[in-house]
Amino acid sequence: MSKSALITGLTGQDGAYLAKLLLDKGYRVHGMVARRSTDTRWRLRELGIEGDIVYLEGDLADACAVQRAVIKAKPDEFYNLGAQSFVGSSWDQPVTTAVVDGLGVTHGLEAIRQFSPETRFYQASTSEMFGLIQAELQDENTPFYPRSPYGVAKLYGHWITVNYRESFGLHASSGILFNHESPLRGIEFVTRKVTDAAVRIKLGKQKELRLGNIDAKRDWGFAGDYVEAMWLMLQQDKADDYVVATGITTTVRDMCRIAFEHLDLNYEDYLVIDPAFFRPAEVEVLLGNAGKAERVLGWKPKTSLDSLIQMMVDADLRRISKE
Ligand code: NAP
Ligand code: G4F
Repeated sequence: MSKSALITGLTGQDGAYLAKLLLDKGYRVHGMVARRSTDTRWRLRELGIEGDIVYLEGDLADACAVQRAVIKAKPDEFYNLGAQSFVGSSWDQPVTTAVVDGLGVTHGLEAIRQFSPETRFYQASTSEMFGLIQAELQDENTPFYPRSPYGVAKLYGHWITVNYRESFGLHASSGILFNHESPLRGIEFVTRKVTDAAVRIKLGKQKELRLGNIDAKRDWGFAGDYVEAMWLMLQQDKADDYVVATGITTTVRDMCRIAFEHLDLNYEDYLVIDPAFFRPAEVEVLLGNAGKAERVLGWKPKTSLDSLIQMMVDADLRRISKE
């Protein structure tokens, strides 16, 4: 019998890559999808898997819907990727962020505890929890200091996952993933905003790129590599928490340079610093140590920032040329 997986956040960047990975491994993939007035399946279409998923309607804020999804999917593995994931929006929607990114995790864990205690659970934790960093290189033992309502909500989600593992013996793991990007990244995140803008400028469709804090540094990897780490965590005998990162940090400024140089452009000719994109509190620098993931899971990142940005620029060039 093939294994069954349930993914929340199926229609997001990671959900789409993870669904493809699991389908390729022969899983039956169920996706819990919240009702939206517009089409949200473009990523699944880009990966050619839209027709291969069992869709279950449900919002993470609705405990009953999450329970129903667990009862219907009877999953061997439950990947909780659904979230209000944009840090910038979390100051404008702090309560929604708390309910979905925080309480939503409890809804998933409770559904498993009550109806399917053998199901293995993955929680999408984040390097945003390190926030105002307490160590130059962050690993599983670094104290957290979140800097946004998003980071605070995710920290609750992280600890409730640890707590259900320790309280009820659930196989519940938490992946503390550093920033990961791809051609399927949402346009509001800075890498994709930059690759999209660079291409539009190259094609004469846009004149400038407006950004906020370009001195911020991030440890950027490729989402396709990172979903493999999620799967590996749930294949271990023992549930645990893992940092997933590249161990290299780069400024937003340098990432812009790389993107524009791929199109033979100089970013400085087009960049406008716009205070509207500065955040009320910033995470200035993130740099992860994924040594434990390498030792225990045998996981290592495969994609450099340069090839990641090249991949994103190429994809945007293909898309925007067709518009
Ligand atoms: P994303 O592209 O923004 O996808 C988020 C997904 O969550 C979408 O499918 C979205 O559905 C769904 N969602 C939003 N609100 C929901 C709700 N109330 N109920 C059910 N589903 C809801 O995010 P991502 O980059 O794939 O990230 C996946 C997860 O990893 C998130 O939890 C994120 O916080 C976490 N994370 C991401 C990174 C990163 O760098 N990408 C790093 C660390 C952790 P719609 O399509 O309908 O909006
Ligand atoms: O691309 P960003 O919006 O990602 P951020 O805030 O690091 O969050 C992402 O990674 C987290 C993992 O650490 C995830 F948990 C989270 O869900 C999300 O996927 O911003 C990156 C940096 C920030 O310092 C931001 O201030 O870029 C800076 N930035 C400068 N100008 C900008 C802009 N960010 C955006 N989105 N837009 C700008 O114009």
